[in-house]
Amino acid sequence: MEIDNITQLSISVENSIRSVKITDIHTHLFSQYFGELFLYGIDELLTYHYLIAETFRMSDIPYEEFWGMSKKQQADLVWKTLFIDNTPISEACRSIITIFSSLGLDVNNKNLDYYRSYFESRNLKDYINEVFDIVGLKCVVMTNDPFDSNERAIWESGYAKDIRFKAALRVDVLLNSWDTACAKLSAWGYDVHPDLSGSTFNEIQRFLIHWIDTIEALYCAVSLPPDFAMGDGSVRSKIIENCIIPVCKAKKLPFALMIGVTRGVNPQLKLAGDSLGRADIHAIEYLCAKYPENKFLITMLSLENQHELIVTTRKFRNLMLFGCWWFMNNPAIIESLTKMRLELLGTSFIPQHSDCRVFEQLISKWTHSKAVISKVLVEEYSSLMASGFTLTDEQIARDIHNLFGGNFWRFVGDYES
Ligand code: RAT
Ligand code: ZN
Repeated sequence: MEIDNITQLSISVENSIRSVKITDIHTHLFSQYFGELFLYGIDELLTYHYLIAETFRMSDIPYEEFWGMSKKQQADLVWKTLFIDNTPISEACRSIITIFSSLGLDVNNKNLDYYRSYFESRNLKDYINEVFDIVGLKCVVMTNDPFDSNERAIWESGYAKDIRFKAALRVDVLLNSWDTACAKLSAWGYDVHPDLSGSTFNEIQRFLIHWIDTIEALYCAVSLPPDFAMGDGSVRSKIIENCIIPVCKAKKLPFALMIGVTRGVNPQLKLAGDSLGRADIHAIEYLCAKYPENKFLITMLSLENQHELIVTTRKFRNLMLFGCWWFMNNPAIIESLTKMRLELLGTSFIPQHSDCRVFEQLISKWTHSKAVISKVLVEEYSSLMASGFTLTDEQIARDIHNLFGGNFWRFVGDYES
């Protein structure tokens, strides 16, 4: 139906965003069949590393004392520090309130046991279905690391598939800690050598193919530091060019590069201690130009990289920009990035992924992102309408379908979805 005015436009965009089935292309979630790796409930939510970092800023607790506490005690401290003694105004705090509100809980109850008993009372299967419905999720992509012994054990025995949880092969250990990877590969029977000699590249390829097939990976992925470079003679760049690139090409899988993380700037914070830095975009130009038959998914962590990344994306059809990653995932930044991306790329990108680690974060991360993306789309469409262009509900639904999943599935080569 044709849209006549701004009110109709807002309704049309909101309706499409409400009904679109989302593919969440990067998360750290696991299905319930992964047992303890499936994280959910209030204590997991409150001990999310984003909230732990904020708690240390507002509490004097010594690091060792915090890490010596049980998860429940840590959650109590986070709750008291961030939600009682202070106002939960940060994005990570507000997310908790959004989750309570979406699940129909009283957001003003200060007693943590009230929330605990709610989560404990839920039947897991029904609960998972309900959260998928609230968010409008088709599926999520996990982060699957064969070097992680807990996860590996599940894939090797007792894996049961939930088709809503797709796999992605994470290769950080291989590319960022070659000594560790080499020792493990060797122990698993691969003929690899620390200096990359002999059959090392072939054996790494064999390892990659084995795991891509085992987990049915949709793509391979790595997170990289700000000084990531190609053609610099590093072990990492050699493994990328001699192993990852040929395997991804043969298996027709994209390689996802997540660039800009500086791990452990404050090791006392453990998982919460990672930071970021500006990276060099030339490594991406190099890969896209040299390997036109390979596909690359890309996201970057530093605000300073965002504009040049959009421009680089314009230059290469084998490059797909995705998400507002980690420190970019807050409304002010999502708004400006989405606007800039729409203006430079049209709808040919993937505006968001959630990066959830705890199941219910799907609710808050997607609720917040949808609200911002919806606002930006209305602004951009209304500029088009102001020039006399006629828009229809169908066009808007098509665009939103592409942004929230269609572009990803087309890029990975699955036209059916
Ligand atoms: O977002 C996060 O939770 C980070 O700790 C990282 O896991 C990051 O998203 C990554 O995938 O490396
Ligand atoms: Zn992540």
